[in-house]
Amino acid sequence: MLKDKEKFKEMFLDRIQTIYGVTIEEASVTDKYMALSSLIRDYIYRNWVHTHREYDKKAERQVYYFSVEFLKGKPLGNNLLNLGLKDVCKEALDDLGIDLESIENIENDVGLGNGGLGRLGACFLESMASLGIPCHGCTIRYKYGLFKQKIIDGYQVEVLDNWLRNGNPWEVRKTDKSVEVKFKGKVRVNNKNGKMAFIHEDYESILAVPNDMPIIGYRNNTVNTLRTFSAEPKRTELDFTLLSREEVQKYIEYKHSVESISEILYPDDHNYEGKVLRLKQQYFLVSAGLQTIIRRFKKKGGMMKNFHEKVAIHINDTHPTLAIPELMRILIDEEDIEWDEAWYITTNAISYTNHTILPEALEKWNVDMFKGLLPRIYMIVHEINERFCKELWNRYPEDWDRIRNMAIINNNYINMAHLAVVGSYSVNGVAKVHTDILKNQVMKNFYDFSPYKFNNKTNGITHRTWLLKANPKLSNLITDAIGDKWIKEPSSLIKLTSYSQDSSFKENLFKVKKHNKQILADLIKREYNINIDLDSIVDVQVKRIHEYKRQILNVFNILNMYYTLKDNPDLDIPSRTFIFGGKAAPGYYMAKEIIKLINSVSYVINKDKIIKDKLKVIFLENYRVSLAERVFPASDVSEQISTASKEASGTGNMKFMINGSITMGTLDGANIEIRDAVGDDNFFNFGLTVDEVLSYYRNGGYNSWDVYNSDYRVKRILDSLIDGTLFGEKDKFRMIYESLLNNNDQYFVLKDFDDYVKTQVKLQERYKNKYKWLEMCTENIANAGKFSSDRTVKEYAKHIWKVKEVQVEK
Ligand code: NTF
Repeated sequence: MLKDKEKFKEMFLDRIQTIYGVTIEEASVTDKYMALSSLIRDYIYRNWVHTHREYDKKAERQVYYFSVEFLKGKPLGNNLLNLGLKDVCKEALDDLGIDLESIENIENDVGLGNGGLGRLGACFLESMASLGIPCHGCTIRYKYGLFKQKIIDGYQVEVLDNWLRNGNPWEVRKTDKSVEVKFKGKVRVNNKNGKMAFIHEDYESILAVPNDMPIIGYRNNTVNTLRTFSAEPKRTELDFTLLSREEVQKYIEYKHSVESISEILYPDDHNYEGKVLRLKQQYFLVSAGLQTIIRRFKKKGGMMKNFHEKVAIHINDTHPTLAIPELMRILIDEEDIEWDEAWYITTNAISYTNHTILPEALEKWNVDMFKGLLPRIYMIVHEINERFCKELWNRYPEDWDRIRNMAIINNNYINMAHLAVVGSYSVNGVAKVHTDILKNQVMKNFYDFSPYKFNNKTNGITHRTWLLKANPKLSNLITDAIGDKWIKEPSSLIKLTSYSQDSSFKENLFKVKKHNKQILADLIKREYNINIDLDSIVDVQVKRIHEYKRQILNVFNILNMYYTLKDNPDLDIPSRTFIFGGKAAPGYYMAKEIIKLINSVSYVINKDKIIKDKLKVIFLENYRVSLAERVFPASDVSEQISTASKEASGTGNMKFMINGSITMGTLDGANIEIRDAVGDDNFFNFGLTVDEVLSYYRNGGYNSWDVYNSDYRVKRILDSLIDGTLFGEKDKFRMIYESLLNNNDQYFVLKDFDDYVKTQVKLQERYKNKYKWLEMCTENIANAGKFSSDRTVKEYAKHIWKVKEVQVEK
């Protein structure tokens, strides 16, 4: 019904009046947003229920994708687009004098994630719904998502992200499907007819309440589900008059401690309480998720011995690894299945993706803390470890070093990556080079022990969000040229290759880019009062702030350009706009210093008249999905400059590429595959390779003072961090200075500086040739199809999960 404009108007007006009790004139933008979103939600309800019925009927196996993060962004626009309602909705609202964009703007980002890992989860969900892959996302319904970033005096300040402030019109609360999750207490071992039984007693009980959000496929009647759990006290309605003061006090403390579990994404874990809370969250998610899966499985007549044949549990990084011992617990303690069979079921149900090799991100839990919080789960992990070590001993007799190195429990810590590898049937990395590093370095012993488990699945992004939605003008241009098949089959973007020599296509591409730059420039003018030259090269680095991602290297090139221009203001170079965006982890001081550095450089350069506006530097506050959708379409250059070996894949690189930006990148993560796809001529590559970096690490690094002493540009830049000449204060960025010189430049910033600068100069020269540049843009778009998450999830479905697509008929 909503496909008809008049009907749309009628139903929208009706909803405003009946649900919100106001007339259209009185309704606030929030009322309109709530009315519109709930209207759409109800509209898809039938398909939602229908999809699940079809899956139960037709799907041989279904996937449950567990992730502590899903970074969805704003649902309304995506949902309208995928339903094919965007135009009718816009026209209907126009008739009523309402601007759809203003409604979309007031929607809060669903920011239940940090960065790449969480956004990958969101892209996967969209692709799976659009392909009809029977998949259910599982996560925590954090009351507060990732913090909002404010920049005050150049520094990051964190503000709570109260995304549920106005309620969430997309979710449906399923109180009747709540399950109980148990913490602490003790385990009594009973001997029941010669068989051991484990009874968990005196535990703290918590209710996990599911809330379901629809994940709508692109015009295919499919609606998958993202299930989020909130932690709530088991007894909510107490008659306080019947309780003593102590009992009331105790209840309040209990309620608070329960609710804290789903309060905030990544609580600060610099102290003991924070660590316990994170571990609680992880167990809460997997226990709640598995219990609801198993309950439904059994309700549909499933037998637990066949569980793994029907259900694929995927763990996104190690955070949900406790799914392994939790599934074992349910099978053994509740389903009365013997260890060996339970282990067989578990290790054939669970698969794991590794997303990082950074040692600080590899999770380890202190045994005593773990035991106290999860006594029964600890027993199971201990047993898994014992059995695994025995197996190792049989295979590598007396090789103590190897066994210690591979053990799940070692030195009073539980190594979650080891548990994840041992307890799953598939382990994948997220780009070719990353998987190779896992196999040959970080997890070499595991690869030698069980090579069949390891495989690569190069990441992808959903081109429907990042191109069709974010860049409508470019999408139209593409569709005019090659038809709209690319929306469902992104590999057909390759047809654009034949347009790389077509001057009218390229002229139009130029206009589209300029239009998108204008939109971003307006935003920057509004928010920061900075004017941007639309003819300048818009060069962007947006991602989490981290030393390995090397925002510092980018800043050093900018400072070098600045000094060069100051010495010679008439230098004939295209003007450049450098844009940064990204959040620093609240406890990561160095990252926060980097933000301050960028803002300080921005302050100095933007006001310097001598360089004649040839350079502008902007730090975008509070980088998030909805802002990213403005940034990628407007950019010319994509900065992907991590220290080779450190960035597992990267996915921003793919979002730039599909929007026709050219990568300035190291040969790291998926950059390597991007370069292979577009060819060396359409990619600016510089810097040390993975092998070179690893070889330096093996030999104790390099001497960064040598670069300082031999390259006057490096010396000048580094000195300016501490001598007061540029920032008016001595020792202002001493921390950065020290890390690069006295801490031996762990990330090879100075080592790669010269090559980076040279490659930037090359890029500038290339930009002067407009048609050559546009040819490069076209080649990048044409070859971006293989980086669609449609391709990625198809590979997971076929090779890891063994699930088939299900077409949901109307
Ligand atoms: C990130 N890992 C990696 O750092 C990125 O290179 C990669 O693109 C994304 O995962 C998605 O695979 C993480 O966020 C984490 F948590 F593993 F550190």
